[in-house]
Amino acid sequence: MNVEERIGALRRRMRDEGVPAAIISTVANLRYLTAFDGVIDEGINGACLVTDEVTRFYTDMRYADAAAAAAEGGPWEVGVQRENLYIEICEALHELGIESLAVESSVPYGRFRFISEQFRGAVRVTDHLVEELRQVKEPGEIERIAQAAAIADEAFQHMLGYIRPGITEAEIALELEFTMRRNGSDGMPFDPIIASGPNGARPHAVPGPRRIETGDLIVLDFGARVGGYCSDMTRTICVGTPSDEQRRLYDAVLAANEAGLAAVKAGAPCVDVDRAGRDVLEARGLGDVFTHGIGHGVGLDIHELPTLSRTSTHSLRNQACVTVEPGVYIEGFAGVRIEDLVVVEDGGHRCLTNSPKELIQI
Ligand SMILES: [Mn+2]
Repeated sequence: MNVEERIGALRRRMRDEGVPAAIISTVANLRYLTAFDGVIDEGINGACLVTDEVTRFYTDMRYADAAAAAAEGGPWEVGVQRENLYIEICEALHELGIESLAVESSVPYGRFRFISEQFRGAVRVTDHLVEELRQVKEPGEIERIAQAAAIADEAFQHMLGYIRPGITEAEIALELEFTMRRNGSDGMPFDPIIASGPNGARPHAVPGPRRIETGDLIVLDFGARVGGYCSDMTRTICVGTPSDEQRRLYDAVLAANEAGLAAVKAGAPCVDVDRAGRDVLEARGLGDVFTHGIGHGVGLDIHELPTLSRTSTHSLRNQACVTVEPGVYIEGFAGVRIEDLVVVEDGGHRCLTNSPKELIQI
């Protein structure tokens, strides 16, 4: 991890966009820029000030030592927050004679207004100043994402021996989470989705008391986290022998997943990946029940740039980590989703998710 290079890249972007000073407070961006991985209340007791000359990490006394250690030998100076972070940052900017300031578009409106009141100059919002940089992963970042993906693959294998008729979705979710954490996951990047039978028709179903029945399709969407980096995968399995309709849906989604993956290469517009998968489903009369984009970037956040959808304006960069996850959702019947996490490289991609993709019957 080269914090100095990341800050250099951020400064180049700031110059390109005419931003003389920026406050970065989103937790993942803060972590990316400083390597500090302590617990911070987002935007309340941790924020970075970056100008052409200043790289200052403001935090309160509780974190000051850890922040200084994380920044050791690096470009950051630690500014100890006395009262209000933003009053102190604005005072520093006034001393520097800086008259224009950018804050991230994700800051709450109340904070934006407060900063605007404190700062004697123009305050504007910027979109994705750091997120754009985070798309291209360093080898060490890819390694952590791959480790997280391997923990999820291993847990999936374990779950195949655990899931049986009569247990609930909530029990499956608990076992899955327990397995991943026991195998080295730092925590859950998101609550696992276990959606059985008709619950599968809701893409983000919450695991509940429904008991698994013979004949169910079960959608399992989950990930692990290693060193701050997430993984994300989905498999759909069948309890017993699939019906012709279940088989038809599964085969269509698998073909869409493979078509999407085949379109993943550096330089490809993200809309093309979505289109490749969507074409397959549309040709089988399932275009209307594929109700979301085909994928997203994964890194320090579970959902980050680039977005892979019909309206995406991004292109795939080499060393980006993205998911390909077509799905179909049939109200009152079932859902099928198959999601792989891949890294864009060598004119194509490498799968970090390595669980089997044929329809598994348990
Ligand atoms: Mn996903």
